Amino acid sequence: MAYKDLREFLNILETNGELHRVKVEVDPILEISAITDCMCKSAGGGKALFFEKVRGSSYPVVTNIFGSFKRMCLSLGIGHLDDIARRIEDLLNQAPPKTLVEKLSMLPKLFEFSKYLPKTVRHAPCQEVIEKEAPDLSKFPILKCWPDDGQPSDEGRFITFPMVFTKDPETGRPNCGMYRIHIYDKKTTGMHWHIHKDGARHYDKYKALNQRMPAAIAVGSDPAVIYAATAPLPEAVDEMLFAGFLRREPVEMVKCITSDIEVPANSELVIEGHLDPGETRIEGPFGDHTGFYSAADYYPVFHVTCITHRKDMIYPATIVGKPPMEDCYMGKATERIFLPLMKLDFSEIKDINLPMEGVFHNACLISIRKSYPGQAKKVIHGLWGKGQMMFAKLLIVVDEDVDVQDISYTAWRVLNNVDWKRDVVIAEGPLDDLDHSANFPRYGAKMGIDATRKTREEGMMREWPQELAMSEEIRRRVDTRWKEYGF
Ligand SMILES: Cc1cc2nc3c(=O)[nH]c(=O)nc-3n(C[C@H](O)[C@H](O)[C@H](O)COP(=O)(O)O)c2cc1C
Ligand SMILES: [Mn+2]
Repeated sequence: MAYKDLREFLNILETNGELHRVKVEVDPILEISAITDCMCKSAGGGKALFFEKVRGSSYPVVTNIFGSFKRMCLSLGIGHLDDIARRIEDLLNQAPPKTLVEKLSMLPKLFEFSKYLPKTVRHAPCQEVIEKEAPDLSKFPILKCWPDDGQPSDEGRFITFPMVFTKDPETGRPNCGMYRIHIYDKKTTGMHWHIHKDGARHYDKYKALNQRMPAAIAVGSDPAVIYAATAPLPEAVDEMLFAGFLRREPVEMVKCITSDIEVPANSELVIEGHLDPGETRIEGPFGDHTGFYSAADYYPVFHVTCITHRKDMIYPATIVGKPPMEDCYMGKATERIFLPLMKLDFSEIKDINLPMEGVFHNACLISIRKSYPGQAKKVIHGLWGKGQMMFAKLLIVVDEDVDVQDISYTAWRVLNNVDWKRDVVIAEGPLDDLDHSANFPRYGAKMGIDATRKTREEGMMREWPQELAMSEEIRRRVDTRWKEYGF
């Protein structure tokens, strides 16, 4: 059921008519990005693109593999994004077992997670070719995405779909996060993990120990593994276990050649190396998924010690920019998959919507079953304290009868229901690294709007009005007589 690797997924895309091959030679500098941007903006996200001939490299490039609802579902082997939420709900919503028989019958369910633990293998496709003597990143078709990307001293190329593997030096726990990689030269890159992310936390620990930090950048794998690198999981949850759960088969991992970091065995390309504690260099600017350039800033430096890859490597990349782009669909998958986990902490939450225009962190609409005064404000403050929801700059809470997927209806309800003094919460706290609006980087204000119906206990001194609805009898009459009216 699980895809063996990236190329098996690409075959499925092709047989589903979801992949277009570009046969003429194209330039990895801006041209692939411009073509992909047009494709992302076409109806429903267009097709995945396979660029067979890329100037200056003997390897092909593939883009936009997740960039539609259909491809996002195909990537996770499901019919609808809610299917995974249902599997998670099924695991979570089990009444505590009362009898021994019930307890025993729970075991297979609990076992469900352990059977997805990553497995270590000794031989891996990603190590078909090993370049240890003179590793050279310039052989690979790494893209420049937007005109002002990078520094004058480099070509502005960035690895945009990297899975960065690190290990906590204290606990030995592995982490995998997607943090873009700025190419400085043949064997030196930036490491753009924001200070809030797990990779940065590992780095801080190595820094405190004054030890060199091993890391590995894997590119191209089964799509469930690529997606898992972007998922906002708690630090203690191994992304590769989560990927195993998504694909219903353990991820096979192999040890790097020059360190004991493990990477997915089915990867297309693996870049091994290390970071020296305290060494930083200007990273960026980079045309980002906000639709603006994220400013250049100091980030740790990654030194390449070895490159391994498949003989006929396929290089996957994503182009981020003004929405809708490919990553919007990955964000939508996250919205659906993580809803049951949010409901664990907030049982009143019915649904959420992270509009694509808000590029993940800028806005979140939430519907709740309200049963006590101040509950919407509790949800607002609570969400700001939960993992990457801390970045949500605007939280709008509405009653359960509002379908938050219908943005126009939600806007009408919010605009009518709000007293802007009573119902707005402004708070200060951490902001996403990519936010450019606040006076300082990574710190600023966020707003919560309680647009639920207000009660006396919440200070409302008047009766809440009734929403318009035609009487059933007249609606039925109009329905049956519709043709008589001559329409
Ligand atoms: C295409 C794409 C690019 C991303 N680039 C970065 C990045 O450069 N730096 C970063 O900190 N997060 C980036 N993210 C978000 C992280 O991958 C995401 O927050 C993830 O949950 C981090 O994993 P962690 O919690 O293990 O640190 C990116 C996400 C996507 C989809
Ligand atoms: Mn993590």
